[in-house]
Amino acid sequence: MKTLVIVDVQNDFIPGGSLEVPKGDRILPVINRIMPEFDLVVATQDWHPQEHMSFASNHEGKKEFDKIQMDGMDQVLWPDHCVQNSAGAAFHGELNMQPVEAIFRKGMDPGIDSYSGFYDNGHRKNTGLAGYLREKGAESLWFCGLAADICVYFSMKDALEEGFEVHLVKDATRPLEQETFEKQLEELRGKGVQILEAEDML
Ligand code: VGL
Ligand code: ZN
Repeated sequence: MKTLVIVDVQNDFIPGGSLEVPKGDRILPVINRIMPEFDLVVATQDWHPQEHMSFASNHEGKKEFDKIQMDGMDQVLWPDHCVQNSAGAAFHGELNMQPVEAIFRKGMDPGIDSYSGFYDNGHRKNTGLAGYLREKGAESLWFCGLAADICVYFSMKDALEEGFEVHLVKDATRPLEQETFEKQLEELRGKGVQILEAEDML
């Protein structure tokens, strides 16, 4: 069963949003175009309370994109983004949500960040995504969405650890930092991730 996992295609990550990914809007038609190729489509949604500790605004004297230690883990301090119920947290209006069967929210615990759609960054809490996919009989996952080098990357790493076959639709994702992403692509290829373009599957 071919399953598409759409990661965080939310207004705040699209150009004009508070944590915009360069050219993030380019992926919208690509994702819409490949959707019919899948038996199952799910999405993740970054969903933070305003007091989330990953926001620079919640740390006096800190600036956006500063790096700190939080609970023994490296943490980038982000601009406020994907605040629960805000327009920025909504899925982009151009994304076809009709085939999306389930949405997995993450980042609700104010004390810990959550990049992957499967677990928080400390691997403490499970979103239930892996269990849901197994229950559905999904074994092969195709990833797309934003940001390639943050939430898509960490979701794919967890998917591999959970034993799924992992693919990345490269033109259906964009990174915050291209250089970081290039290195991650090498690492992921080495771990058996298949990297392809949308046209390869149409
Ligand atoms: C993301 C930074 C903070 C993402 C989410 O979706 O890639 N990045 N929260
Ligand atoms: Zn976030």
